Amino acid sequence: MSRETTLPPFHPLDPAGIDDLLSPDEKAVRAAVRRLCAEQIDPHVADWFERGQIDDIRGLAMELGAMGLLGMHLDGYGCAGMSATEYGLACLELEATDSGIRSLVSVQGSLAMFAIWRWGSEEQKSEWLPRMATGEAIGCFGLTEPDFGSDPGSMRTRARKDGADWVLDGRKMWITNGSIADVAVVWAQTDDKIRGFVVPTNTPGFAAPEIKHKQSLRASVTSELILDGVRLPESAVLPDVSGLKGPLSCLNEARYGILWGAMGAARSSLESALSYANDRIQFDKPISAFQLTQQKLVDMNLEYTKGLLLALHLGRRKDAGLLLPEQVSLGKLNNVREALEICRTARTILGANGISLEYPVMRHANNLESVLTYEGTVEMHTLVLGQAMTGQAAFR
Ligand code: TGC
Ligand code: FAD
Repeated sequence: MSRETTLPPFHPLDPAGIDDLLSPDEKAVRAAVRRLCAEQIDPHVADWFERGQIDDIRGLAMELGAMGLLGMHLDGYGCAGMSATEYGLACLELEATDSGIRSLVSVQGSLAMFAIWRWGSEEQKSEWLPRMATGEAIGCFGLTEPDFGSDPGSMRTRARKDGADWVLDGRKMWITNGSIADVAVVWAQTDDKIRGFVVPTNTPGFAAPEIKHKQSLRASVTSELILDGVRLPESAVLPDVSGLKGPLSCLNEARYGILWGAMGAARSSLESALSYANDRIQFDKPISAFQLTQQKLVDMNLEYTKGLLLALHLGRRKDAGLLLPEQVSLGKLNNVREALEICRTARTILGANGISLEYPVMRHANNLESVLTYEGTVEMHTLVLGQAMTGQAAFR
């Protein structure tokens, strides 16, 4: 195709030129995270996924902390104080490596640290945030229970007053980082409203057995939390929030990171499929020369490009203080759903090789099955948007 020589070249993985919308600082953050992933994580992650175990997860957390990626969009207490857009770009690069690694960072920064940073006492912030920012202390966030996932407001975990103390009893389920956490932010029903508690995991009565046999998010620790008479001082309660608004405000932060992250898994799969299609010869031609393959590649790229633009737009709104929870739902719903579809289509282009861990595609698709469910399922985000559009709540 002839074109003006002054025009920039076409980039197959950035067909709309979205890169031009990023500042030099944003590109620098992205490049640094991409380098960390390429050097420290990519060579090992398929093996971690296969074995269901990250070697030296604490060392990895410290590496992520040294780069300022833990609580990176929070200010003070040793946090990097970067922009929401920079945080989003980092999530994208981390999830291009593996959703489990992005989960480690999301749960640490957007859930456990954010809960303490936003709703905690000065004492809680000073005690935990600096160590969590470096990765020296790991946090988890316990909201979901065995019997209550989409409907956390019905939780059974109870916190009762006993003299000056609180005593927690209950179970949490599917908790990322649970078994390796030094501190758990646990949400419990009180005689009044739901409250958040900062629970050191060495408190008697607390246990966090790991959940095994996952077929998804295998490079991530997922656990049950058992709370049997966990006695805590009054100072353990998050003082500045009560009600479901507390945990849901944290979910807004993590869902925001996910709507970027999912595009990383999509980009990695698209890149694999494009490269494979150019190399793989069938019927004497590269399979990329067949119209049906090109249709798949183009459709994948359209949805990737639209998802990335949406993420960037929502990132700019967040940086401007204008991002609504409904807009986060819109982004999480669209981008995770489309990313999963992109990975599934990429899988077909790789044929039988698509099911192998030699390529990242099936690993990403399997991971995204979890991402589609956690932080609010497709159905929950559909109903959030349905309610916003119609004024009718259809959850119950
Ligand atoms: P509803 O009556 O609508 O609201 C109760 C109170 O909460 C407020 N609220 C919000 N506040 C901040 N942000 C939001 N997004 C909020 N949504 C609602 C609301 O204003 C109200 O406040 P107030 O002061 O009037 O009391 O609550 P509902 O019980 O009808 O539930 C609504 C629903 C279904 C949307 C909510 O329960 C929900 O989002 N369910 C999905 C649960 C979920 O996403 N769980 C995620 C667990 S954590 C996780 O998955 C981590 S995975 C991490 C990883 O590895 O990356
Ligand atoms: P359910 O709520 O039982 O839903 C089952 C199905 O019913 C879904 O399709 C759902 O959309 C549908 N459904 C439910 N209600 C309605 C309705 N009103 N209308 C239409 N459809 C409906 N939780 C934490 O608290 N912390 C964590 O760190 C964490 N990490 C996780 C890590 C992994 C790997 C996974 C898989 C989950 C994690 N979760 C975590 C839990 C996650 O948030 C829940 O799985 C999720 O909220 C859904 O809850 P559930 O699995 O109980 O499904």
